[in-house]
Amino acid sequence: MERFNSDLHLTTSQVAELLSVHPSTVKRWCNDGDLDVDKTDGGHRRIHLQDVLRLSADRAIPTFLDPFQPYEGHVWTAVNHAVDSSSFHRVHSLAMGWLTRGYIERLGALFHALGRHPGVPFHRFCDEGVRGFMREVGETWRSGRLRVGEEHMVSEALVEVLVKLRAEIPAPPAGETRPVAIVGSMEGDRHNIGGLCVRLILESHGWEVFFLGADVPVEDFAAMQRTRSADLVCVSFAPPNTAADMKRAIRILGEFYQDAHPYTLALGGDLSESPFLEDLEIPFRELGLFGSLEQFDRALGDGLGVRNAAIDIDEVA
Ligand code: B12
Repeated sequence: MERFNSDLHLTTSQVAELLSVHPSTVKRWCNDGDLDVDKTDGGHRRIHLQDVLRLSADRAIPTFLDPFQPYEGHVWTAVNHAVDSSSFHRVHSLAMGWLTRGYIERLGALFHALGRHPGVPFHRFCDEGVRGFMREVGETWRSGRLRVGEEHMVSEALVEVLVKLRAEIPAPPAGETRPVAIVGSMEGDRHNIGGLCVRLILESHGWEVFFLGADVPVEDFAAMQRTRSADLVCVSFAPPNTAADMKRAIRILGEFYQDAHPYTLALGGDLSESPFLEDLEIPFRELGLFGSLEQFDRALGDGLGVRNAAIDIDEVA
C-alpha cells in the first residue's frame, strides 16, 4: 500500500511553488541532502512540509504559510483541498474555529492567502470561499451560536481582506481608456461584501469602478450613470430584499433610462427567486441577472457592457 497518502508530504513541484523557486532547485536540494526526501512506491520524491518550512526558515525564504505558525499544516491542507478538490469545507471549518476563539487576524490572513492563491480563480474565491463561509456565519448567528458582535467582526475582517486584494490588482496602463461601471447595493440593503466582490472582479478586468457602497437610492444609480457616462450599472441584492425589490429597481431604472446615455444593467445577489420580468419595459442596452460571480466573470469575458465592443475579425480568425 502507498505510504504517502498524508496531505503533508509535498511533491517537488509543490515545494517549488511554495518556496517560489524552480523545481530543479528543489531536486538539487534533495540530491545535496539539504532537504530530507522519501520516495513513493512508484519512485517519486516526497518531502514533508516541516522539512520544507525548516529550510525556508534557515534560508529566510518567505512562504504564504509564515503568518500561521504553528498551524501551517492545517492551512496547507485546507488551501490545497480548495485548490485540488474544489472544496472549501476545510477552509471554512478552520476559519469558523478561529472565529469562535477570537483569532480574527489569523482568519483574515487565511482568506487573504486564499484570495491571492494562483490556483483559486477570484470568482471561486468569492462564490465559494467568501459567500460559503458567510452563509455558515449567518446560520450560526441565526441559531444563536454566534454573537452579533462576532458576525460584525468577521464581516469587517473580510472587507479588509477585499481592500487588501484590491491594492494588489495591477494598475492599468497609463492613458488607457477604460470602460466605466457603477456598483452598489440596493436601497434598504446594508450588505456590501457582495458589491465589493463585484468591484474587484470588474477592476481586475480593467474597468474603472465608482463604488457607491450599501443602501443606495435607486435613482442615484441612474444619476451617477449619467454623470460618469458609465457603460455598466451593477446593483447587488441580498435578503431581506426580495425578487419584488429587484423588479422595482428595474422598473425605476427603466423610467430614468435615456437612449442618449445607453448602458447595461447587471443585477445580482443571493435572492431565492428571480423576478418575473415579462410585463416590464426593458430599455437597457442589455440586462443581466447573475446568481454568481462565475457567471458574471464569463459574461465580462464575452464583452458584457462594453459599448461598441469592436471585434477584430482578423484577430478572431
Ligand atoms: C454579514 C451579514 C450582515 C451584515 C452585513 C455587513 C456588510 N458589511 O455587508 C449586517 C450586520 C449589516 C447585516 C444586517 C442584516 N442582516 Co444580514 N447577513 C449577513 C450574512 C451573514 C453574510 C452576507 C454576506 O456578506 N455574504 C457574502 C457575500 C460575498 O455574498 P453575496 O452578498 O451573496 O454576494 C455574492 C453573490 O450573491 C454575488 N453577487 C452579489 N451581488 C451581486 C451583484 C452583481 C451585479 C453580480 C453580478 C453578482 C453579485 O457575488 C457575491 C460573490 O459570490 C448573511 C448570511 C447569508 N446567508 O448570506 C446574513 C443575512 C443575509 N442577513 C439577514 C438578516 C435577517 C439581516 C438583518 C435584517 C438583521 C437585523 N435584524 O438587523 C439586517 C438587514 C439589514 C438590511 N436592511 O440590509 C438574513 C436574511 C434572512 C432573510 N431571508 O430575510 C441572513 C440570510 C442571515 C440569516 N441566516 O438569517 N447582515
